[in-house]
Amino acid sequence: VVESPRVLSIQSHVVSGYVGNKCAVFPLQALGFEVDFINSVQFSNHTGYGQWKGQILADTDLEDLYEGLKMNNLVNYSQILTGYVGSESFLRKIRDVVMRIKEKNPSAIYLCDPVLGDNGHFYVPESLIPIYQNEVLPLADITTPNNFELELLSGMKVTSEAEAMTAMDILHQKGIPIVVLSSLDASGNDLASYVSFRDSKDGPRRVWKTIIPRLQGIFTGTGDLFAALFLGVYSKLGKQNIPRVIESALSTMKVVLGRTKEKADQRNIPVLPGEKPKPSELQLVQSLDVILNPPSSCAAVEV
Ligand code: PLP
Ligand code: PXL
Repeated sequence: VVESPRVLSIQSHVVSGYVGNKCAVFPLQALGFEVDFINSVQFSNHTGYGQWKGQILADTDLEDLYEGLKMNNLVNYSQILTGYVGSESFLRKIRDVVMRIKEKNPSAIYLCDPVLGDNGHFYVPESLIPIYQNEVLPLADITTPNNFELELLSGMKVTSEAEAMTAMDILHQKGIPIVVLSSLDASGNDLASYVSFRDSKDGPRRVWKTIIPRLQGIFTGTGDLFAALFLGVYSKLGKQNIPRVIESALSTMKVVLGRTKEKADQRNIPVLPGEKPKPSELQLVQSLDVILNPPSSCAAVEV
């Protein structure tokens, strides 16, 4: 019997809108993965709205759910995906769960999106940094930091391509074969992404750079969608095809963000003085076509 690949995704759930699991589950299912998802929080909406209501899952709740799965022999995962985590205890429990899954299936692929913040601003307690560095990232096969996260995790400034190369190698030295810098802040009007591959700490290294136009407007959930697409496509194409993986993920992102921006511009809601416009949510279900058939709209070039 051929089993479908099965992903365990531990991320946020929002009732309305798209972040975390709401960004990851649909594309991964569309790509043919079974997706088992644990909602680390259930909020009415993402925190970018400024106000929200909901529940937070405790580390002991995650342990319970994992125990229940294990009792029934339901923990045969081929991929693990984690993103935003808000507390030390929950991050440590994720580490335990990943370790136990990998003991069962040493070839399970773990993509860790080490969410800390963006543009110099933290979304999570700074105390998570050493836990990612020393306890969680050593288990990861793929990590997808943004510029700010790469700086914090490597312990160095990243203001140029040369610095990005050095900082990504610092993460390889923690034992992570694939480091993806989703966008280098110093890349100006274009958005430059880098994928660095080093299978063993002292083995040969290859790095590819991909440039796409930077869209005005900041949307929430982009990093979560990118991580899910990267994991899904990588799991299908493998480490021999890393340039094709990043091209595919970014080509899909480009269309989804383009459609999201177009929708946001169209809505053009009149706003009362002092009232903030409503955040625009990703046009995800409207983009099933490009999730299934990414247009070829960028090229990964080896650097
Ligand atoms: N913009 C584009 C086009 C992307 O592909 C990504 C991917 O992650 C982002 C923005 C978001 O990057 P992050 O939210 O990780 O800074
Ligand atoms: O995309 C990261 C994220 C995850 N989880 C929750 C969020 C956000 C971003 O706003 O609000 C609950």
